[in-house]
This record gives sequence, structure tokens and C-alpha cells, in this order.
Amino acid sequence: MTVTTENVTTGDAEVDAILERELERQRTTLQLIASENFASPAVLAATGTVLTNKYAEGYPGRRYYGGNQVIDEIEALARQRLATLFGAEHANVQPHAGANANAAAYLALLDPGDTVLAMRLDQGGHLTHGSPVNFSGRLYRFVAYGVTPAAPDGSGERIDLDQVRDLALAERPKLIVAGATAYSRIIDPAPFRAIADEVGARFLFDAAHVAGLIVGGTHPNPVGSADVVTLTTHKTLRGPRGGAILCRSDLASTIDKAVFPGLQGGPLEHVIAAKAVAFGEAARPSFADYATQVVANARALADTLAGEGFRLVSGGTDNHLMLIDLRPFDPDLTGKVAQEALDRAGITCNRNAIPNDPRSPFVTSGLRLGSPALTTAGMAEGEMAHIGGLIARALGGRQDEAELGAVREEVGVLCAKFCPYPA
Ligand code: DSN
Repeated sequence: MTVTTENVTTGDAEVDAILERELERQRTTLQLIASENFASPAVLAATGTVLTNKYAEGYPGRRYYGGNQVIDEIEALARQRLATLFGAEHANVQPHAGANANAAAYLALLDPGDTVLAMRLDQGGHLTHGSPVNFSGRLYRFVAYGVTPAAPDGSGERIDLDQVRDLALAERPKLIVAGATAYSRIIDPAPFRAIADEVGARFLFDAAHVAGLIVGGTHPNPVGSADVVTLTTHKTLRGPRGGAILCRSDLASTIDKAVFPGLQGGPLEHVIAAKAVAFGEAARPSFADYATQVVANARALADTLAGEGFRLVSGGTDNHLMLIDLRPFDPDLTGKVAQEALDRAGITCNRNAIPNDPRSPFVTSGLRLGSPALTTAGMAEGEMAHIGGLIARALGGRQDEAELGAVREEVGVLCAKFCPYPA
């Protein structure tokens, strides 16, 4: 099956015109947002099915509405496929998003006011890891650990496990959270488990970003170490937009109750069908090749950017993403300006705070770049090196519309050659 402009024809002219423009944008610009990917046509097809019509509060075999015999089969299949992929005892595939998965895990494991230890937001953590503007920071008492100071040889800016242990001993959290949205190194679950055991805490691993790398064997699997693992299905795992939770069977009923009725109402069974399709795709041997290529591509892009005069936070990457410090390239260049200039050149990414960033989170001194989507499109190390050069050209020539236009043209040629959804 291929996705063509016909597939997105709804018959509503206003909506179709917008859908067509977004398809065109995805076809003709480079997608380097680390949390994005191109879902397969089969995954897209599953999200557009009649399963959207059905209310199915509850779980397979225990629904509150009639008519769920068929729906039960799809959800049971998705749960079984996900549990098998990760070697987990129990899977809940109903969370609508990674944020919901974390909310449900907190609801299951904590009482309001409980202390939680998680990664600092401005050093790579997520909003749901205790931001004061998020429910997590308002309902629970979050204490944050960070990364070690930057070192000239690139050995710094790693999760400071000594600090994690010191804070855990001092604060006695009920829960320790590992996982990040902007951290380019492997997060080893084992030391977190040991610290959690030492202080009698539960351990949650937020695998939102690295879920696909875990399945593909390029990141350690936290199942077995963590009490609960939350994840998203649309990032490196390359499925539909959504979340999921894995846990041991002794926590299964607590987790399930926290998702429904604790947090959500009717599950999105059309999305759950698409999750099942994506989990089936991820179980194929070719998915391990994909994960390996994602990491190789990130490394190739990082190496090129380092050669162009950017500083890689932590000196490089072990996973699908990198954080680049723009200041050595140009002290006046902010993340905001860089993101906007790259947008004009057809290169899509997001500005991101770097550890100890002197600029505000809205402006920043950094960019976050990731390889999952372009790897899905078929690009390899050679294209990554080319793109690294284009990024440097666009940022160096950001005030020169002709130069941005020339980069945009080269981007167009690359996108035409590596198109995830050929016309
Ligand atoms: N928005 C996601 C990301 O870009 O990492 C996290 O929720």
C-alpha cells in the first residue's frame, strides 16, 4: 500500500486542502525532530478504520458497553504483541499519549504530595517529570537530579549518578524516574534500580524516546529492572501517536485501574489497532536493522556538525538524537533564530535548552536533532554528512535568502530521492 494524495481525500475541500499541504511539507522538507517518525501506510490505514466508532471502557473481557467482542480481539492482540516485544509480564495499550502513561503510572504508584526524584527539565527531563506548570509538579513533590559539568574531552554532561544516590538518600523518594527527552547517551537502568532498592523506592523508566531502540537492541531494556516502564508508540517505535505502559503482573491491576477509570474514558481502539500493526512491524528482524541505522545516522550527523564548529553536548551521541550548542559556531546565534533559519531552508528541527543554558527556554542556545524519521525514509550516513553540511551552510548564511534558497533546493533533491510516502 502507498499513501498518495488520494488517500487523504475526505471530500471536505477545506480540510483536504490543509491535509494535502501537510503531506507535501512532509514529502519536501527534512524531518529532524528527534521525537517524530513516518508511520507506515499500514499504520496510517489502521487509524482510519471503523474502530473509531466504538465505546469500549474497560478491558478485554471486562467492558462496560456491549458489542465489544471484536474490539476485545484487537486490544488483546496489541497487548500481547507489546508484552512480547519487550519481554514484559503485562502491557496496557490504552494511554492516549506518553504524558497520559506517566500520569497513570503516578496515579498508580503515588499519593498527592509524595516525593519523586526525576531528571531536571532544563537538562533533558520531560514536562511530566515535575514541571511546575504540569500536573506532575503541582500534585507531587519532585526533586531533580541533573548531569555532570561539561568537560573539554566530552566526558561530562552525563547523568550524575552520584547526585541521584545522594538525593535519594537525603529525600527518600517514593519513586525514582529515569528517562529523558533531550539526552543523547544510553540510560543504564541498573544503577537506578540499585539506588531505588537502597532507599526503598519504586523505579519508573520513561522510555518514550528510546522504545524503538530498546526493541531494536541498541538500548538496554529496562523491563526487569524497572517496576513500571512507560513509552510512546510514535517516536522511535514508529507507530501511531499514543502511549503504553509495561509492568510486572503484581502491578497489572493497579496500573490498569489507574489508566481506566482513573485517568481516561473510552480507549481509542482505532489507534490501538494501529499500535498492534506497528508492534507487528517492530517484531520483524528488519526493525533491528532500522534501529542500528538510526544510531549510526545520528552519529554521522553529530560527527559532521562537530567538524563544522558546533559543540555536541556530552561530546556526541549513543542514541537517536543530539543536542548541539550553537555558541562555538556563532556566539550570537540563538536556538530560536537557528530553528527559524533552518525552517526557511526546509530543515525541520526544534530549539532546545542545553545544560546550564544562559538563555531562556523560549530562546535557548541549542538545537535538538534526531535521525529516526530520515532513517525511515531510507537515508544513511552519506546523506547525514550531506545534511550536516547543509545545516552549517544555512546557519552561516541565515541572513542571505539566496543561500537559504540554494540549501532549500538541495533539500528538495534529497527529499525527492528519499520519500517516505511516494506520490
Ligand atoms: N514532545 C516530545 C518531544 O519532542 O520529545 C516529548 O513529549
